[in-house]
Amino acid sequence: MDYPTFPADCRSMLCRFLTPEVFDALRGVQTSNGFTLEQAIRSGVENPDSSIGVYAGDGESYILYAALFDPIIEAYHGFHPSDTHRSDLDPGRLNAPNPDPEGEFILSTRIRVGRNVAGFPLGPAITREQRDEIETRVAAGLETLTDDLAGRYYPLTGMSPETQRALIEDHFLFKEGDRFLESAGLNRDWPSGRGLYHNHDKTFLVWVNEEDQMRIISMQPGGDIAAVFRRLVRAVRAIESRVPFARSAHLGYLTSCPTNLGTAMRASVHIALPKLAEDYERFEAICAKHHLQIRGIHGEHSESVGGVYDISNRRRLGVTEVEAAQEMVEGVVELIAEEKHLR
Ligand code: ADP
Ligand code: CIR
Repeated sequence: MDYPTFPADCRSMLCRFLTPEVFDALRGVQTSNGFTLEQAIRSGVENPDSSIGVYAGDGESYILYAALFDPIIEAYHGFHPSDTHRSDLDPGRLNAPNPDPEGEFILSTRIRVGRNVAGFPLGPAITREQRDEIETRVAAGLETLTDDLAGRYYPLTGMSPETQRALIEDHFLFKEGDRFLESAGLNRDWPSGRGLYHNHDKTFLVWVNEEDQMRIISMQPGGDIAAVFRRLVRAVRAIESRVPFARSAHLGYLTSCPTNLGTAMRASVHIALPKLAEDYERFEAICAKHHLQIRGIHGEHSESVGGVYDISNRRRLGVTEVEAAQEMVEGVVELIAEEKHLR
């Protein structure tokens, strides 16, 4: 492979940090799963509108391709290679009274973490057999959960297109055919090995073998962020006792996208801010101050509808789970105050 050409208006972290020198130093390097630099950068090469543009095939990718991954990790999370990541999943340390007790602004709250299974490659480098084995193990473990976490696993294979569409529309299921994941090799053998577990109320869900082998999700209508975090922590602990998670002392939980390392946690609200959004620069400035990311209401790379946005913590590595959720809470409190003021 030759050094890739990027369009002049390319803003991805890949085109920013893949200098010809870095490319020359890393070309020809392979991890023990046979994952190459070419595979790691394919998503950003084929999709120059990527914000990041790289994926890891295994934990070793983060070590062997550090000359590319480290500056991306630092630019995204503010985490320097000499920093150490810490975890804190103690809900008692999160200060999150409902920022919207009247239910005027926050439609729903969702907190998810990404997890992969120890001893397997990550999705971009996994074989079909390994992926299927993970599905079997994870689904079997999930189906032993009890009380409010009890539920069923629904494989994507055999799910009717109508059911699939309704689950996606209602924000419970991942979408199909994402071009960033496609180029990363994450959609190989689709839909085999993929599926969704959920409890009866759909307040606890697990996506299996999407971008990560597990996306563990706690969600519910309204703004009780503390309750959503408490359920998430209980679920994560229960799953961890059944399936061991891939983790590194330096980078925390290992995920295929470097933006998800560390806590692998995204705590979000769907929130109506129609007035504030009219002054988009001010909206962005408040979010930037609290390290929050703005997404549309159908997830990443989607648009807002009716002034409703998905607001979440941007940093996931070098902050604890409690700190990341706290950042979101504080930002949301300020966004609501500003929206009220503008009314
Ligand atoms: P991820 O959260 O896994 O990084 P996406 O941004 O693609 O991925 O979002 C996945 C799904 O979760 C989308 O359908 C999105 O609308 C939904 N979602 C995210 N936050 C919330 C929320 N606070 N309430 C309801 N649905 C949400
Ligand atoms: C991209 O580079 O745009 C996609 N591969 C998604 C990156 C993850 N985005 C994010 O900001 N967390």
